[in-house]
Amino acid sequence: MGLLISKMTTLFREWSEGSPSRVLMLGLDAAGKTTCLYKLKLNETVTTIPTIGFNVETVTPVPGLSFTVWDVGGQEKIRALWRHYYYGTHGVIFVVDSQDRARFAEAREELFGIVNAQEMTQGAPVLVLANKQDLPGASGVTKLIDELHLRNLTRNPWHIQGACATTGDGLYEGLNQLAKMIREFKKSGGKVSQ
Ligand SMILES: Nc1nc2c(ncn2[C@@H]2O[C@H](COP(=O)(O)OP(=O)(O)OP(=O)(O)O)[C@@H](O)[C@H]2O)c(=O)[nH]1
Ligand SMILES: [Mg+2]
Repeated sequence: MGLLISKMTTLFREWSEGSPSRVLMLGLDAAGKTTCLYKLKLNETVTTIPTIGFNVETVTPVPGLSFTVWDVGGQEKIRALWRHYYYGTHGVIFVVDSQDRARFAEAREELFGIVNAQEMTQGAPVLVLANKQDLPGASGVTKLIDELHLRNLTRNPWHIQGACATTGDGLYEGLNQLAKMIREFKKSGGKVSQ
């Protein structure tokens, strides 16, 4: 018991250190980004409309751990603006509609475009949220690792998490993994793009 409390105190202290991490949430239109953001922020399933521009919220998934999450609209015309949000990014959440097989290739191209962009922090950790796992025929994480060519993401630490933004399943687990990767990234001297 004493050991557990001491471990949790250490974890809490590590997470509390420093300012909030800037996390950019991207993905194709209708992947579920805004639904994720407000589930995390308000624990409510909000009715969304396609995002024109961005939403930004500070979320605190566990006490002491704080992320400023930028949720940028994913419609094709808006994607040209994504790069303006890349500077200062500590981590990326890339949301995928796991049922939308027809657009896996498009999602993959966008993901690699983000991590390889000149304006993006080199080696920034990436959390792929395999969203909409509740829908029939949704691809699981193993399939998505293949479809999105995640093993080719060699310069960035990455993690893929199955999720359902409408119920919140998987969101906290995913964010915890992202928090761990960002902590490691910062510890190992990773510098964000300015
Ligand atoms: N069944 C199901 N539907 C979801 C899930 N997540 C989001 N949706 C629905 O998917 C639709 C699009 O969700 P949004 O959160 O608006 O998607 P977005 O990625 O923000 O889209 P843009 O703002 O256009 O980039 C909405 O009707 C959501 O209710 C999920 O996990 N399961
Ligand atoms: Mg949106």
